[in-house]
Amino acid sequence: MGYKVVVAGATGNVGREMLNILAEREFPVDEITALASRKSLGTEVSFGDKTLKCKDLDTFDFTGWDIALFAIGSDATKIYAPRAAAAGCVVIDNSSLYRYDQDVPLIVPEVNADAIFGYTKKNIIANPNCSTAQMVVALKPLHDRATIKRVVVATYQSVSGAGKEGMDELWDQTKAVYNPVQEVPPKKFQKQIAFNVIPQIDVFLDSGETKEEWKMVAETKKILDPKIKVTATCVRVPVFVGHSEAINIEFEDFLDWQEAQDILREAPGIMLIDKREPGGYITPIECVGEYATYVSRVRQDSTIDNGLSLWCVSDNLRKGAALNAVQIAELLGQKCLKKG
Ligand code: 2RA
Repeated sequence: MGYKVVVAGATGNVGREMLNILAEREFPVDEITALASRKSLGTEVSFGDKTLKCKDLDTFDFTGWDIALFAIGSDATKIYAPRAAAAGCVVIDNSSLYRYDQDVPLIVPEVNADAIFGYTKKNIIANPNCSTAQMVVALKPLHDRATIKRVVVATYQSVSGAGKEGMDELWDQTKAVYNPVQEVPPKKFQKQIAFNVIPQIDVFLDSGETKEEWKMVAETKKILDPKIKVTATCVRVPVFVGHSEAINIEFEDFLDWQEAQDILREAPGIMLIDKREPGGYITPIECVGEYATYVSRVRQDSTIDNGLSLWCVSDNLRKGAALNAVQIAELLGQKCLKKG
């Protein structure tokens, strides 16, 4: 016996990946429904070898459905998540709306699986921001061994993190550079993204940080350890899929780079590709469609007592969003709902 599963926002980048991954991982589904806003009503989406026609999220009755994966953005989530939760359906939400709510667990299964039991307070579980998810998967096993004090991270985030419009903008601007008949001014991004990099993701806060940078700080604390200090610089780069991160870590205890490699090689969710030779590392284009969080370039930082630097890459639509949400659904099934 399986679950009755809803995917809300099924026509977006993340919603489509949620359906793909549910099918790929053979999540025990008895019945599945794809929901979308009224303008996408009837749009067909794939679920394995089946095709689903999107139904209207606004009029959908969640009664009798077990799990809803939401990929619809905070404004719509504010309306529909409480509606689904009140109907007894557990919501796994990819927006930022509930991530910082004390009564909602924020879960990366490789890191804080036991926090899942907190879902009963609101019937909602939050999925982290893409840039945080891959980073905490890499940090967790190192933290367990040598206790992380501080993290300095610079991200190189792909345009798919900004949705389909972000991908279209990179594509159209790239074409326009070669064939400048029609200018493609920035719309989704603040400046031209083609052949450029932009040190702004999300809005600016009074502190001078961007919201994306603040999220990496707040979410790392909630998921991994509130004592870890994090400072982030988040940058959009002209890559379609795959977020990369240069991470510098200061530990309480000394951790040799070779031992760190051994730890990472064995850690759940991680694939270590670290050959210390030309090309012996992973780049975002190589991680597209993959489940793993890849780690490369592990090395000592000799400018501090107990420091390491590393390079971390993952498919932001998968581990950064849809895969993590499906892993949460799997965890919920195994530990809490026990139906499948
Ligand atoms: C981005 N963090 O890459 C966002 C998506 N969740 O824009």
